[in-house]
Amino acid sequence: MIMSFRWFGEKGDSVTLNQIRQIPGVKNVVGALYDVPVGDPWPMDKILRLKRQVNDNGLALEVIESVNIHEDIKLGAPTRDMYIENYRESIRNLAKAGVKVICYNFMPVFDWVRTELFRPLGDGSTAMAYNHELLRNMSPNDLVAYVENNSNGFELPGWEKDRLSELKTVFEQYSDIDDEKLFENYKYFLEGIIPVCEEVGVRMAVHPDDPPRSLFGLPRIVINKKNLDRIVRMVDSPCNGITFCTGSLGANRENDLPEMIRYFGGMGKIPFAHVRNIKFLDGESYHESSHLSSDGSLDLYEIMKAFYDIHFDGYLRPDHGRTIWGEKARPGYGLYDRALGVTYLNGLWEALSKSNSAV
Ligand code: CS2
Ligand code: MN
Repeated sequence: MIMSFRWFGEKGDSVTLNQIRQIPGVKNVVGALYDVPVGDPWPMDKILRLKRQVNDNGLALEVIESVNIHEDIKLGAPTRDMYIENYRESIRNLAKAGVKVICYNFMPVFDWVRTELFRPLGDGSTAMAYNHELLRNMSPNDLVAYVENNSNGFELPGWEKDRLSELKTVFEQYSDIDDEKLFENYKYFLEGIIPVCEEVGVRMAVHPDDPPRSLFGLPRIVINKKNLDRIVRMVDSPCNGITFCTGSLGANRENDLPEMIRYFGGMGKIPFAHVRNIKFLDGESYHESSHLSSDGSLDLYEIMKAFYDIHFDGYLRPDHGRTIWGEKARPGYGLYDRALGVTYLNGLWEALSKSNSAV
């Protein structure tokens, strides 16, 4: 297991690389370029600049999250070939800079969705929350307005302003795209990029849809074992894998996370993992919690044990944390609670390693 930590760049993060390097056990940064429009190839000079910044702080840059996918690829529009060619160029350039894993998602229109970004948890901390009933009474525009006005001034990853200002048009474009059509377009994309990944040694890792269900009538397919199984087999290659995000997949009560980790990990399909906890409220609603098992509904010991059992040697990072100790940070991405998450996950890992190697 290679412990890592996400960083949004010097302009987009309240956390510094110098702070990250002081978290015990963190040697790797999960980074991205945030000033390249979605669909454009990532230029070599910008990639190298980011890499240099990270390296100058004694950290490595081997995982990118995310190279986002242009909507035309998901829609199967005639322009998709051009965007796929650009994506191939980004993969080649990232590989030249030593990147090993690229995380991405295949969610139509929205990236992750929450109805509350700073929900008070009663102990002075706040966390992000998803209320299913509330969302059903919101329009896509309500959601965008809420997120834009409540994210502490940060632009959130995957929430590109241009696309979201054209919501009506984008929704119309999706009106004839169902799950099957989206699978087809997804396969076309994978067929276009995986051969390049194999050539340059980069592993793609799809992030599950968050939450893992259809929203506003949009198709969402990266949601459960059955669909993930179909995805990794659509183009069967070690380079076609999963970002196993426990908080996203865990938001569907039917997903048995340890079992899925053993299954996909056993197939060699998990190059990257996000590990965090959520606490279910009623039905399909939940709020995010600290990483600790007893604070949430997911058993992080069982999850880490499953990773241990499959001899997980990929990259792993804590995912969203609460906002604690008065920190002012982007929702879910403060320093303190994620650093606590790292320490907890490292503790579980050390205990698993030592108790299993004891004679
Ligand atoms: C991340 C996602 O912040 C988050 O919730 O897990 O935004 C993730 O980076 C993307 O979905 C991956 O493309
Ligand atoms: Mn995640």
